[in-house]
Amino acid sequence: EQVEETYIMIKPDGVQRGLVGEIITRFEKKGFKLSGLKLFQCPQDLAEEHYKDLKSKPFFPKLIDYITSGPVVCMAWEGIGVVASARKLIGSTNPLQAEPGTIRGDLAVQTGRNVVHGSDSPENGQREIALWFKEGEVCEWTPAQAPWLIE
Ligand code: YYY
Ligand code: MG
Repeated sequence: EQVEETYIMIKPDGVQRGLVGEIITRFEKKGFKLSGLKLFQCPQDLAEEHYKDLKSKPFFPKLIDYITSGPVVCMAWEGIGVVASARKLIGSTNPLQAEPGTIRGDLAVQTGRNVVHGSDSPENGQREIALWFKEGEVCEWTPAQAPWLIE
């Protein structure tokens, strides 16, 4: 498996409910590398660009209102197979169908308040990181634990 990057975002409900530390901890403990992190009030046009593939859906206006309703935590995470693995840690889109042990399964009840976003492909990971972070906001570094995680 390959080293990839994914865009993970704690949505406004996750921030308002005080779940920022809990959510970050799950990715940290798994062994992925944090390469970008900021608290950010998302403007309307950025939310629309991020979710452009869903523009025709009936829930699109509500989704944009939700994402722009308060600050979000933007993160870039790197690691072997991180895109699919992060989606597993996050769980199904509908939190009532998400497995216990997943972020949505443990911490949320409704699709429209599902606390976290994760990119669905390595290509979208790259696209979304470029969309949400400016030049210089993503760091290249080597965690001290790297040799204890990867052979
Ligand atoms: O990738 P994921 O977040 O699990 O789901 P998507 O199908 O990409 O939808 C993005 C976002 O849209 C979802 O997290 C909540 C919202 N949404 C909704 O409000 N109602 C739906 N029926 C489907 C998705
Ligand atoms: Mg998605």
